[in-house]
Amino acid sequence: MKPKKMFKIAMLAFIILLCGSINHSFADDGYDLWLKYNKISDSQKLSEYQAAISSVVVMGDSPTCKVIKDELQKGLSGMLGKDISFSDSIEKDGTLAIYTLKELGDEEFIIKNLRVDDKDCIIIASGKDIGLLYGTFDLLRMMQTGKSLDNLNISSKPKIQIRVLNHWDNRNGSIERGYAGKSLWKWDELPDTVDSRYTDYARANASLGINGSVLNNVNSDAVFFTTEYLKKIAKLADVFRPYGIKVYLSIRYTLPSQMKTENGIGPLQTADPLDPTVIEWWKDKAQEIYKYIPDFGGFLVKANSEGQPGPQDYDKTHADGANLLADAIAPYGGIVMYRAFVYDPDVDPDRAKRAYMEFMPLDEQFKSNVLVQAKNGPVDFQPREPVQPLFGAMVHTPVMAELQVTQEYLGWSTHLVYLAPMWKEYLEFDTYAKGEGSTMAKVIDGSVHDNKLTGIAGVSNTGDDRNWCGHFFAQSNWFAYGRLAWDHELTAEEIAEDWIKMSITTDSDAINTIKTMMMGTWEACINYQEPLGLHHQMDNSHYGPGPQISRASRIDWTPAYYNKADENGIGFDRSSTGSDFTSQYFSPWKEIFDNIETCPDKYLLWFHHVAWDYKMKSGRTLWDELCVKYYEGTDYVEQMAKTWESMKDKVDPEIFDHVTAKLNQHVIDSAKWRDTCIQYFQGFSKMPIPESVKNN
Ligand code: GCW
Repeated sequence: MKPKKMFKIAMLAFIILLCGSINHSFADDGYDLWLKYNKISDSQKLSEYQAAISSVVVMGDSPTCKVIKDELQKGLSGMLGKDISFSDSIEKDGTLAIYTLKELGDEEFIIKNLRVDDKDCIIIASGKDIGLLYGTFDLLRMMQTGKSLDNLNISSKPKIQIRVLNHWDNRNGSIERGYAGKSLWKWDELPDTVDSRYTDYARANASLGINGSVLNNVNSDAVFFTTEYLKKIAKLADVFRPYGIKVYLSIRYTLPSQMKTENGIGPLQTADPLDPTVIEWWKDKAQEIYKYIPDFGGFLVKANSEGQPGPQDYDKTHADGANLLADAIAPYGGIVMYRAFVYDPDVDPDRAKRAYMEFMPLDEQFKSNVLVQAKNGPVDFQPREPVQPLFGAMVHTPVMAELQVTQEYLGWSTHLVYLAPMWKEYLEFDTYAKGEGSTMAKVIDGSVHDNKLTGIAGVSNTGDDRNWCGHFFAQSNWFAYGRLAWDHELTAEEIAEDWIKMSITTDSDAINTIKTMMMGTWEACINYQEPLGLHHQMDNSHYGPGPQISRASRIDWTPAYYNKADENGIGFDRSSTGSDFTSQYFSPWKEIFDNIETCPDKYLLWFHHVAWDYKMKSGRTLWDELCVKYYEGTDYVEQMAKTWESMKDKVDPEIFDHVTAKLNQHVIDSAKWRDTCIQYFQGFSKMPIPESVKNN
């Protein structure tokens, strides 16, 4: 071949290579979550930040300090576009100095501008290294979101102590209610092979302040308690430790009757919590667990719920059940999170009432290292429910909130639903437990009843999909859960804004457009699925509509049980003339919910059976209002798809295409929800769909 031709071919190959690499580096597959650390595009900001931080001093050499250095290396060099020098002492202006200060709490941190040794510095200080890591992530986030680094005077500490993710992950890698691939935990590879993704998982959580992971499904498998698995779990704990994340396990109540401890106790004839051999078994198992995982967090318990075994199988109470476990791990500082998700039909015909009725009488009986973990609503993570009345009512026992980050009932990882507005509605609900201002948030953070132990859990939406959460926007829910767990006073708007800036764009018009779009998604989902207080109207998959379903192995698993639609009207009468669930609330809610005239529209069909022609506050009949709501929901989704289309040039092309495809399906699904439900209920109301909504 002639040299000239060879040169041409080589050039062509080079150009193709270059294009390939440009394309590749531009496309965002979502793996980096909100920790992308793209170079600051605003040149003024960039030089401001470059002047503020040109050198870093991290005082300490613990594994957590090493993580801090790595994160700063990544974050600062990425955002500032230049290498950062690390040194041992403060030598010049523009030093970021990070050190422990014993006056501060373990997780608490401060960030300030300070002159140290005659040099202009930014300092991050905390009582412990983990607080330094939290402070580091806070500073990096400020830069990612374009905040000023002048006059810094930040002081932050978590309002809630235990901030965990609950993974409903099974031994075989499947995830109950998981919509983002298989489990992150590769049990067959552990302990020998340690996937680097475990570190990225820990980093992401630490960046939000999440400090615990319950690794396995609450519908638990005994295998996790074998010595073989404890060694695997210990490896995960080793990876998570520098990031401040403790591991926890969901127990199965019958473990003592299923297996031997390392010292050869068991399997026993019983798992009765008051039986001395059972007590011995748990003590021995606890000792074994802590031998492998010295900072093991504790147990999560689903007992006597949905077929899981529990203390009631031995005629013992949930308090007996919890205290057995609490005693076994108390010497090591472990805690028990005992779920109130129980709904035994023998307790009451109304499922919503059952948890309260079972747990309230036990309030004074739990050991001090037990928390009762209750879902936000009394039924089950529906798009909207009123608050579970146990919050505020239990005084002596700390009640921790279980929120669902994975969208079991909110369109899986196909529908775009930003959940922070929902969580804020719950957190801000005033229980009136101790008069005005006793919000659910303040119950959880211990300030209403002065509880010493406090916690919050989020049922995780992570899996091994490349982008972690299935839907790119579902990352915002993981993000929002962590941020609210740290500080429940943050608003849903500011969390959305941070997430967009860190994950999508710093273009201010695009930020506003996307934020506004996200903020309305939850209400839209309620509207096209279950407006005006309807709940549990989904089919058996929990994805599509199923209002007509009236048969199942349990009546309280059927939509018909909840909608009670008939010729007279629709809705579940839980007022004092119905199931009297309303009486579980404190005044004034008890009275407000009880009266059809004062009950807020958003809960109307939750608390009342309402006539089709009932005159709503809007002046419309209930039937018309219901139709209006369904159409409002679907209109929103259609509009959202258009809004997203207008973002085409503002967002990464891979993310754009991915979200567009999801939205196309979202539009189809929401219309199906609307049409199925309206058509089914129309069979009872016998009223026409108002022309005004159809023609809109
Ligand atoms: O809502 C139900 C879910 C189950 C889940 C259960 C629970 C883990 O459909 O999949 O089981 O709640 O929270 O225990």
